[in-house]
Amino acid sequence: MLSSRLVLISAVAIAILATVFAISSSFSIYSSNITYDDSKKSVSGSGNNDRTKIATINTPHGVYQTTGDILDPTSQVIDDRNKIVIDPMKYLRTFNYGRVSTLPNGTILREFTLIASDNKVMEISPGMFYNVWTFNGTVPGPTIRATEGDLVRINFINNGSKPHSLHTHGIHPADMDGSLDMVGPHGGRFVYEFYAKPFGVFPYHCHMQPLEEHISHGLYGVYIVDPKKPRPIADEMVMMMNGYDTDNDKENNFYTVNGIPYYYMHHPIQIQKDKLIRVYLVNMLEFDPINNFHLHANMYQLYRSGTSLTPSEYTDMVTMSQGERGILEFTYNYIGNYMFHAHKTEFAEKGWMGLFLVKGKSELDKIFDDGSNNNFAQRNLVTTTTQETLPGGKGDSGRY
Ligand SMILES: [Cu+2]
Repeated sequence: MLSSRLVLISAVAIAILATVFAISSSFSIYSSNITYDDSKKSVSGSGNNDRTKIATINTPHGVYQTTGDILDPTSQVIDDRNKIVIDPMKYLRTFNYGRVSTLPNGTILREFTLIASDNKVMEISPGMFYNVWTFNGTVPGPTIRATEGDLVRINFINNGSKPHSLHTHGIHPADMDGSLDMVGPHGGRFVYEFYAKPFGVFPYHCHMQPLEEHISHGLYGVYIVDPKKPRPIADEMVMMMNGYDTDNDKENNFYTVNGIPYYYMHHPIQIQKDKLIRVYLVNMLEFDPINNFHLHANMYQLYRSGTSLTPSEYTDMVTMSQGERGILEFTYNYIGNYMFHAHKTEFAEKGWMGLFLVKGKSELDKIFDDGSNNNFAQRNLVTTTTQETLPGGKGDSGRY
């Protein structure tokens, strides 16, 4: 056990060193343009007094900032969470069911608000700040969820400086497709309305031109449609595969699942031995033609696009192009740490790597009882009740 941990720690250390080397190598191209400002402590937060130097890097493609050090973003004080692109642990098991009402004909109406923004510089990897374009302030945007046959109404507000739109995959009329009609900047609004069909897992994203710019900066999220007869009870989670091109050369410098490179290596996802795990997996990676998901020491049932209740494959490896997605179901029968990562090793070593920490039920109950990990409790809450967790159109400060 000790030796396997040492191997694991060594692998993480090597990967981090490789990333630091890659970053420092890319800096050297523009090294004559790097300036340091000791006065900008507030950028990295008062809770981290050792992060005193902010490097401002002028590239031919724009300006970005980095402290150059390696810290865990979630170690920052709460006020600074608005500087971090997402809290991956919170995103993992958060499903937004909208404001729910019943129409006179008995149809369930679910109303959501999505607010686009394109002017934020946020921390996308420890010490790396980047101009993210966001839905409701995060990359990825919030996961929205409905049941087949519900009427979905999305109040879309564009608070950005460029035209944006909301294109949701699924079946709907042409004028609800969000691909040809832009929503104007600085407060433009549009209400997208369609019936949730078919059941499955889908991406939503901005569809304005140039598309690769709007997507690579972060304007996407996950949309889940449950079948009318629900899938079996499981510990459910959502995983969005993405990347960041921080030096604007149309190649990604960082790869992630759920927004922050290596996050789940430092914060393993705790799951219960013998419990069914269900992952809603979506690939929105720009620039690279493929991405994939490999699970260690186990196999999963793969439901491609989530549009069938019969699995399409039993495997430990799925490859997806941009926009592809699926549902993965598996159970771990042995406790311990298990990796999951892109089997494109370049992506894995630039951040797309994580761990499941499998524990016995009694051990997990103990953890949850003392409040130190409420992930299961949170998940049960949002899946058994309908909640409004998106902001009601008052600016984009309401994350999730
Ligand atoms: Cu856009």
